[in-house]
Amino acid sequence: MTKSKDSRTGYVSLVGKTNVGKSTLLNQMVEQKISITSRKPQTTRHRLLGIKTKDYAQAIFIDTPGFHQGQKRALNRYMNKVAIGAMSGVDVLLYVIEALKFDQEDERLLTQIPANLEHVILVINKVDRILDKDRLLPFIEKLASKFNFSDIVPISALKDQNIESLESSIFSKLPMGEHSYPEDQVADTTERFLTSEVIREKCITRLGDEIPYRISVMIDSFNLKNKVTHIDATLFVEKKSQKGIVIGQGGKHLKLIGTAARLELEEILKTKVMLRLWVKVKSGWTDNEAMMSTMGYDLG
Ligand SMILES: Nc1nc2c(ncn2[C@@H]2O[C@H](COP(=O)(O)OP(=O)(O)OP(=O)(O)O)[C@@H](O)[C@H]2O)c(=O)[nH]1
Ligand SMILES: [Mg+2]
Repeated sequence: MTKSKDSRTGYVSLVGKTNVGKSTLLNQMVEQKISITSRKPQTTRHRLLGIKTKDYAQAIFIDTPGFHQGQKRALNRYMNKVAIGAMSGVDVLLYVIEALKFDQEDERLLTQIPANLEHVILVINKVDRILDKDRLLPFIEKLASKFNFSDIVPISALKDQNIESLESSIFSKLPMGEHSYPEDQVADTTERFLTSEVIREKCITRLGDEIPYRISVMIDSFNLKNKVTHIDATLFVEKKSQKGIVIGQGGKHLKLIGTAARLELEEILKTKVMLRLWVKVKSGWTDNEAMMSTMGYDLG
């Protein structure tokens, strides 16, 4: 149990450009897959929490959609709004970038960090990709001159490198306070939500480059009966042609997506899974706030 006089609790948000590895880092820190990841940009769409309790301290991590410019649909506006919103009112902000890559979009995002935040840690991810480590120091020095970071920590979220020093840095900055969650709780989302995300992840990894940005997954039913979880889910796309691609010839793509999702869900849910997928067209949903709202996007 936590001794209240020693306990620390705080919100720690992960903010950065799309694809820098925020969700991979969150999963690594809470030692569980609670946020989906992919090599394609714009994977995370919702704000979600990951909780880590260690000794007397509890960090409540907030994963956010990656910030991205140039796309003007309601879905993109929504994702950027969630990303910017997670910069305020937190105790520690992890500003995540990719090693040796710092472009105008990173720069623009840096200027949006509220001036009143006490702790902003620069997390330089993907250092495993750097062959010539001597290039890292000048890169760090350049960034240190741009902003008054509380700390700068190079890591590899994927290869689990230097994560412990990042954690120590974060935990040392948490304010005193009672814990908000039980110490064994790792996420605040439901199995139903995670299920829809796992299905979406399999769509992202198994379909071409454009379709993933036009897909949304809704769980129609989710029931545990005789040790089998029966799940019906609908994949919404924007056009009939996209529906054809998602289904594939003779149902080939949908079958691959369904099998990959089922195998992962059986591990997560620790039951057998019966998964049925449907594909429907919801014309123009990515640019229609009313439709997005009925599809589970919290537009506030
Ligand atoms: N080599 C290497 N790849 C990484 C590392 N961390 C993440 N990746 C890869 O980078 C890609 C993007 O990772 P995500 O965790 O989905 O990135 P994200 O910042 O959450 O992306 P959005 O949700 O789109 O904002 C995936 O293919 C990851 O496997 C790392 O430390 N090293
Ligand atoms: Mg993500």
